[in-house]
Amino acid sequence: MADLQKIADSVINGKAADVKSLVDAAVKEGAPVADILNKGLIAGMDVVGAKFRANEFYVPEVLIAARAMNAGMEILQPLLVKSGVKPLAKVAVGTVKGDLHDIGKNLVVMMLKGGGFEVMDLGIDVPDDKFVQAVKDGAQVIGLSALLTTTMPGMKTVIESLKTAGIRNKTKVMIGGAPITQSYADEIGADAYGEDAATAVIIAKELVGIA
Ligand code: B1M
Repeated sequence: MADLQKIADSVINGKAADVKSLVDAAVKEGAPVADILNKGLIAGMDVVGAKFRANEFYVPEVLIAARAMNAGMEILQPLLVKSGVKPLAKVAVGTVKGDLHDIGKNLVVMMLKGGGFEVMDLGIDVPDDKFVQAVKDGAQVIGLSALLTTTMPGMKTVIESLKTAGIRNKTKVMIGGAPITQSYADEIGADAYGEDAATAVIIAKELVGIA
């Protein structure tokens, strides 16, 4: 049976090669992909976050752990994407201007792809005009991620830029990230708040009228 705790421990210890081989082995043993993700990779990163807050881990350890998590995510991504069905809709996702956190955003991208969406990953530190362009390119949903209280106001400016470009009504705006709440979404006029990557998929479906 796959040892998901070992995967979590390897993320915590920043052992990218171990994460890769353990995730690979777990997949081959037939462990559910959602379990490998939630009970292995995400569980490990939760501990890293707690240690960072407690000043037991510093930025370098966190970066190394993030790289280890990404090594596992690379294996899981195609499995989540493999649904093979026609995309439900086009979604563009990015971390807002000034914000370099991408682990949560990458999870959202992975889960949306796994949920059958065509996803444009705009990356990190995304300027407003890139989101505007994505809507012009057909994105029916824009997903904004922010992890810092200092960058979350950038979500409001994206919405304002869409209004200025006259295309606010052409897309739905979903926001998420650790400091984000439903009341913040209401305050800035976003269409929805996604608490986690799995919820983001359900909400994106609702936003495009599929659910
Ligand atoms: Co940063 N960091 N960090 N960091 N970092 C936090 C966010 C922090 C809470 C840590 C702390 O102090 N306790 C704190 C923010 C404080 C605040 O603003 N309130 C913080 C800080 C201060 C900073 C720096 C300023 C540190 C410094 O330099 N002094 C700096 C800022 C850099 C910048 O962005 N300009 C910084 C840097 C970094 C690293 C580069 C070292 C690294 C990022 C590596 C990377 O992403 N490639 C890093 C990390 C890893 C963290 C923590 C430890 C973990 C974040 C993470 O990846 N979590 C974090 C502490 C924590 O959160 N516990 C912290 C796992 C991830 C799966 O969760 O991203 O929340 P999350 O995503 C969730 C949900 O939020 C949701 O789905 C995901 C789960 O399914 N979600 C969405 C996310 N986006 C969504 C979008 C949606 C829907 C759902 O719809 C579109």
